[in-house]
Amino acid sequence: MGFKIAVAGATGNVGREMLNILSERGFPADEVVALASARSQGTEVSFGDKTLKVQNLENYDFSDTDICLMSAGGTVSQKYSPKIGAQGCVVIDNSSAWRYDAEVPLIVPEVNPDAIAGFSKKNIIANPNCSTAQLVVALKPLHDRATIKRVVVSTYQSVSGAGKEGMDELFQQTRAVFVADPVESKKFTKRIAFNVIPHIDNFMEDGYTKEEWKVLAETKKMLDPKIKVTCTAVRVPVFIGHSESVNIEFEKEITADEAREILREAPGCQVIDKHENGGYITPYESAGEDATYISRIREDATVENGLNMWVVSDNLRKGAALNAIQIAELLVARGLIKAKKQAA
Ligand code: A2P
Ligand code: 11C
Repeated sequence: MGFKIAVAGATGNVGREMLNILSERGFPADEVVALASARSQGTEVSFGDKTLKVQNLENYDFSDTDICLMSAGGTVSQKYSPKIGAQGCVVIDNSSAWRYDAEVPLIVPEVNPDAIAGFSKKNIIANPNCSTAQLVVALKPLHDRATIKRVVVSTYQSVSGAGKEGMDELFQQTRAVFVADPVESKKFTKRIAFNVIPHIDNFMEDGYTKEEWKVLAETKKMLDPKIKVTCTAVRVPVFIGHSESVNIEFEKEITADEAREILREAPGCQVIDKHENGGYITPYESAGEDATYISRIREDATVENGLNMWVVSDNLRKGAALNAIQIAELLVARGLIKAKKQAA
């Protein structure tokens, strides 16, 4: 007997990708249900070669559901995840609502799978921010080899990170520029078409944005609290795929060749690093793929034991839906969850 899985936020960018990936990877589910707000009730979403009718999260009974993959934003998760967890259904939440709670594990399976053991306190497991997920996949094998002291990250984040409204805004503004219509900004604070915006999520008192803070808080929680991290997060007019310029300072010596070899063997990583025109990955090529791509690995001669690299991944997949499903697979592989229908 397989599991019963709910996808909450099934009409959104990440929710749709969760349904695709559950189907693609043949997750052992007997039943999959699609949930969203009352606005979407009765509409249909694709699940493999089937369609699912969307049901309302608000009055859904989770008592016979095993796992809820939640991607409906932080406010919705704050409200519903504890209630769902209390019904014995494990929530794997893609929002930032629970990531920094000491009783909630924050998991990237390639990085800190053993931390999953603590999930049963709240029955909630957090999925990291998309920009952190791809970063830690690339940092972990290098940290194991040469101990990272400090990381400086500049992100180039696609509009799909801001949900389907973000994608619509880039499309509409681009069209408006071509037909000479007025360009309207609603989701983003400035025009995103043919522009870049150095602002993602809310501003904090120290002048950093919440997105920048998340990258450091989550890297410390999952990888090592001793690592110093600083970040500048920037929105770029790309539909799917986040890119990152990453500067790393290590305690021990490590050459670019050694880093390349380590990353070639590392889980979830793919090195594309030819020193020639086009010998690197761009976000356009990462869309629809599972890997975290690493290119432009080179030594930084301005510090002792420094490296620079370029890290790209599909933010809707490794940055969100794929990682959530890998967490579900980890629960199953470690025997941490039993199908309720089988148990009854
Ligand atoms: P809906 O389409 O019914 O609004 P995205 O991040 O791509 O914008 O998607 C957000 C997802 O979260 C959508 O599936 C959206 O459903 C869902 N959602 C938003 N608010 C609620 C809510 N109050 N209850 C349930 N789902 C919600
Ligand atoms: C973005 N990284 O690109 C954000 C989206 O904390 O899960 C994901 C926000 C989060 O806008």
